[in-house]
Amino acid sequence: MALEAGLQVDYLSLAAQASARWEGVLGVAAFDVPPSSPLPANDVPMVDIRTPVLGSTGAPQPGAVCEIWRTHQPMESGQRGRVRYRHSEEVLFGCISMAESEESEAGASILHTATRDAYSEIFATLDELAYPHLLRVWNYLPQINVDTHGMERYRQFNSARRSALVAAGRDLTGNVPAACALGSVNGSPLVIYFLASRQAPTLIENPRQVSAYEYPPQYGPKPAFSRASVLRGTCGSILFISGTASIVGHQTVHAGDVAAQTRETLVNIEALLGEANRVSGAPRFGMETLACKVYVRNSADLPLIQSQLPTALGREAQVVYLQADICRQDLLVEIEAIGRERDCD
Ligand code: 3EB
Repeated sequence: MALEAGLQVDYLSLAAQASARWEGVLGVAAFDVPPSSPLPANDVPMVDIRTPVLGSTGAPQPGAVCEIWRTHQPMESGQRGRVRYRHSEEVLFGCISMAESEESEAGASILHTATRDAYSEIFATLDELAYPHLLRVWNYLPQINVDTHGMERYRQFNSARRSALVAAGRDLTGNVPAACALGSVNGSPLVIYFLASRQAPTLIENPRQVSAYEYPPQYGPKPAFSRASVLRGTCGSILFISGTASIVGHQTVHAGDVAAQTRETLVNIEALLGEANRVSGAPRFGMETLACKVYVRNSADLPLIQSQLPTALGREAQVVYLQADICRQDLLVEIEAIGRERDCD
């Protein structure tokens, strides 16, 4: 994938990454990589996420996939508390894993405490290193749809994310990062990884959807994320599209119909590309150059979902399919994407 904003992403199978160079790597999100695999023998932060990989454009078979972030700029690594990070002059990749068993607090749920503490450590790290702008946050937590303490765990997570934002003096609406929140295999830690920048991104909302931070109360504590963010860099721009699903207005549409949900999700992604191009004043982003992660609730739905994508995405698009629970029970598929600016090499 071409460099944009000095940042490049690739999805590689474990075998491909084993022979690839570690030079220029800012950070790695490893999906379903077995614990015994050879890890980077240097200080590149690598975060393990337990979501089964169902396939990818590079490797149609199930197997581990690494999401590799690269830049040509000089980099430095470090750790602050439980946050591991690596940064260039422009951007910072960071990650944190919290075993819920490490946390305990009378009254509040363990997930609430873990989430609040994780975000507090992230914000303290960003403040200290002077990368104040969160561009994109990926959140993974087990049993995301399970109720404990009288509340679904995704809602506990939302409540805790809001508490941490307030405690850090950050906004709950408007100026919030692009994000996604997915389930992971039982027994996994809470895992959060993120990209942050020195320069403020442009935040994008979807004209077809109510902003998530303005959802009506029936969905619980309001989720603090933007639908997309754009970072302008030294060589073009990069677009981060949040987890996107079959939601119009604030309602799930096509409950029970995974093919229709996939098509509606793609229409939402097209609307976000249109909005990003409109706001940034040029047709920078298109469907044909997206890098996507597709989250599939029921792995038996994979063929139906896969059959919808090629017509919408081009041959150049990179796609990884992961099995994960999605934050509303009636959603069967969710797609996130990274847009690379056209004509920038
Ligand atoms: C939605 O549109 C689906 O809580 O960070 C998508 C992206 C979703 C991010 C989050 C949740 C989040 O509401 C769910």
